[in-house]
Amino acid sequence: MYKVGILGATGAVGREMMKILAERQFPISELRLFASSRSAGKVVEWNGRPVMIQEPSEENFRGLDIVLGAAESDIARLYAPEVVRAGAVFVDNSSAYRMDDDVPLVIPEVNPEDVKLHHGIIASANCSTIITVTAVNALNAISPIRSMVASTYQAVSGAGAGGPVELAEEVEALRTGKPVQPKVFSHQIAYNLIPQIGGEQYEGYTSEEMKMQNEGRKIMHLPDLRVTCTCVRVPVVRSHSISVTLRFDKPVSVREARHAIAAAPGCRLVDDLGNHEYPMPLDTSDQDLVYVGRIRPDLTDDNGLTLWCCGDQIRKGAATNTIQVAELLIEK
Ligand code: 2RA
Repeated sequence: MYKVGILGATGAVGREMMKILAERQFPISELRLFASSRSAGKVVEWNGRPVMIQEPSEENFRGLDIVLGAAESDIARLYAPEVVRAGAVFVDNSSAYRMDDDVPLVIPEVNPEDVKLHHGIIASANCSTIITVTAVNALNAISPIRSMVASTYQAVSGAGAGGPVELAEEVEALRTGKPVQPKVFSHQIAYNLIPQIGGEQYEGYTSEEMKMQNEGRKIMHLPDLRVTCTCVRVPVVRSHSISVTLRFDKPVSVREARHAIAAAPGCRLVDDLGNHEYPMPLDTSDQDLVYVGRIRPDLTDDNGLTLWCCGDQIRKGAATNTIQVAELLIEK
């Protein structure tokens, strides 16, 4: 049995982690929840037991085996050294350490062995990257992927618990003729699309868009992979969707790709256009599989394939993936 902490326990991902730890029967002898001073002292129920929220500190981390990071990257950076000094392994969902050379970046279905390379910190990847790479890695095994063009359709809950509240309030304001006042997003999201997630990072690409290339390269061990990505916030409550066009070293047929996806861990093939069956965010929410469909030839390149995938970004794209990494850690 293990002593486990959650840093950022009161946020959307932290709350989901509590639920998934219980659901997966993670072998826990003690759960400690850490959040800011605003929440410290409050008692929440976990698995039928009361757990008091504490402020994070090296002293409060002492005795834990694993701390799951569900906080933003500035908080992760602040407390990771204390977690490690206290003797626990920090399995972090934030972007703080993902690209550090001595920190493995892991999707358990893709690069489980990398967990062994850790020095106290293991990172879980970005939500859209996890969903996309879980889907395309199976095809990379048929023929190495050279490049990828991706467009994401990211749900409002990816921006935290305030995202769905803002969408609902805007829909209500518009219905009743009241003014819309965006706070979480930079523009009205109701009945709109916002083609910016993150700040500008490189040549007009946002930080969220560059994660797809940089994290994808590290996880799939494809250092020369080239990715062009456009990330778009859409008025969907939960589950991110991604349109992907892949170019391989050699041609991969639709039939081969369908077989590979159907057999791939963490994926479900949902691909029957004639019967209107394809992945949709309403169907992928509150579960852990990445649904993949619309697999078809890329009409611009003989070595290309196009597909569509959806997954629950709070579960597989964040909380579940982080907990799966912790499970690997105790297994290995
Ligand atoms: C989102 N949380 O905004 C993600 C960003 N990685 O959807």
